[in-house]
Amino acid sequence: MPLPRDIPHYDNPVLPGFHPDPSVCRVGEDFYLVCSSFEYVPGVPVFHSRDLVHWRQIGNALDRPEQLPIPPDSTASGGIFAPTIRHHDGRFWLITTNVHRGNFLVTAEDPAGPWSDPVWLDLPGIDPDLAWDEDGSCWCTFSGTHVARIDPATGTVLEGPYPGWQGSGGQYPEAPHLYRIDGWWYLVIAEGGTERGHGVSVARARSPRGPFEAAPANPILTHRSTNRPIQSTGHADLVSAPDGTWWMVLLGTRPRGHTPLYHVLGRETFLAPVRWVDGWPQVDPVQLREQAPACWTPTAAPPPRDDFDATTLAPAWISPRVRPAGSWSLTERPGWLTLHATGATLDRPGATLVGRRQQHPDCRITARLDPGTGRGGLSVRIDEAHHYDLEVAGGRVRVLARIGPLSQCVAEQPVAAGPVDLTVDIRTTDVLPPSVTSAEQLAAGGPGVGAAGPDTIGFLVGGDPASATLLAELDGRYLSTEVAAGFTGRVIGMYATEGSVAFDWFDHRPRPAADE
Ligand code: 6LW
Repeated sequence: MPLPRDIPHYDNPVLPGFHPDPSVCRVGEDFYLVCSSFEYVPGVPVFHSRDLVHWRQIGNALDRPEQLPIPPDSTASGGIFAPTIRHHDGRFWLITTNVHRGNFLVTAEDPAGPWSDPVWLDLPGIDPDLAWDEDGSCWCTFSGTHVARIDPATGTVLEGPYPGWQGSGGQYPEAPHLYRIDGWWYLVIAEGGTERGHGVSVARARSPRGPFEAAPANPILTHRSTNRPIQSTGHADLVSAPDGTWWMVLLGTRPRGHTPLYHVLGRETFLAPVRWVDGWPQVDPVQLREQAPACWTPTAAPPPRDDFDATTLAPAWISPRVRPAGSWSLTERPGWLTLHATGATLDRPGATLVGRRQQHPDCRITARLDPGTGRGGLSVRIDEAHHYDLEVAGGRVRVLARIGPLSQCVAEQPVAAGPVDLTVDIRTTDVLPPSVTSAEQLAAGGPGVGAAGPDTIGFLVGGDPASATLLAELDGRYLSTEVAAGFTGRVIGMYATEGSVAFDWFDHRPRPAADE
């Protein structure tokens, strides 16, 4: 049932775009949330909110290479898996997995940073969690699901691991979070796999050592086998608000198109109200629109344009695997982001790319770049084998498509020397079939294949859609998780693959409704 209009509401997802595996904690009236970052650096974005709905990124927990050793040629979706954030004894604690090395924790007085160097744990698995007993004992729960007592200062295992709870029979019991509430230890886990079978299940025990008893009706949340617009709901973390209400942050997806449906923004962060019934948490299916929390504190969304007038990059800018100090500068040409090529192709790790997550299903990304004598542009990417690029070099602008082993120049035309505005225009309406690259081609004759993709990605020269030249439009399915595989989502980046390329500004905003 839609909410009556006069009731304050919020829209899900509360953190759109590739923000999976959310974990949340509260300190007084402030909430802090972290997500997985995989092969991207800096790692583990940290967000602040007063109402669980409006989130502002305040930093990245892993912003120094020594905290985040990732092999330079590691495969996509490696790196950092699901983190847990907690506040205990006046400090923030963040525990997570670097799949190339193991589980570790970092701490900070200020969640905006700096965070400490890693303390490595001698515990296997993924998705580690931290919880403290009344007597100060620290318990680490990890996928499987197992529970061990550790010394968080050294990472030493002091007791266990105990078997914990293996879930209600679903695939991959994982993402455990352990909470001490009203004399019970509640263990919330994900099971069913992170795809369409995903769900949230709960068990409880009188001691972290177990034995755990399952909730009477597990999973307490799943959207499996439904046609809900939000799918794959799972990997939840619970938090109470100052008014005593309880909430769940969790991941979900918004697949679109024809069967089997494609999701392109990765796994996103959703918020759902939780109620306690007979000592167990309960949650209804997650809606795109929900009634607002009482602590409702609307804050302005971050500005859609980065003018690169600061001397440091805003925390939302990420790069695959490495971002060497010499590969970018905000001071060489003040007011511009200058990128220096470190690799000659986006088809392999090592190229200079600074990007951000695509956050709106319908959106327009515009940037002004000066290619100088270099080669660079805008890339819409999932990984090295799945990306579309709008590239300027040698007086020409090209649209390049890399899909698996196939690499093709789809369109090209001359462009005047000097700064040029480029636009990537992504729409979920009037989607084109996969075999055409323009509406004209479609009108010229039936392609035999229907429009079944999640969206259409248009590439234009010029920043004003009214006067810009459309070069090509491509089916978005090839930049979806269902095609590319993996745990991430689309990232839109500025890049240089030859010489130096400078960017005056980058603008990312929802597509105006009038254009749809
Ligand atoms: C994460 C696991 C999962 O470690 O996906 O959805 C894995 N859940 O818990 C990577 O995000």
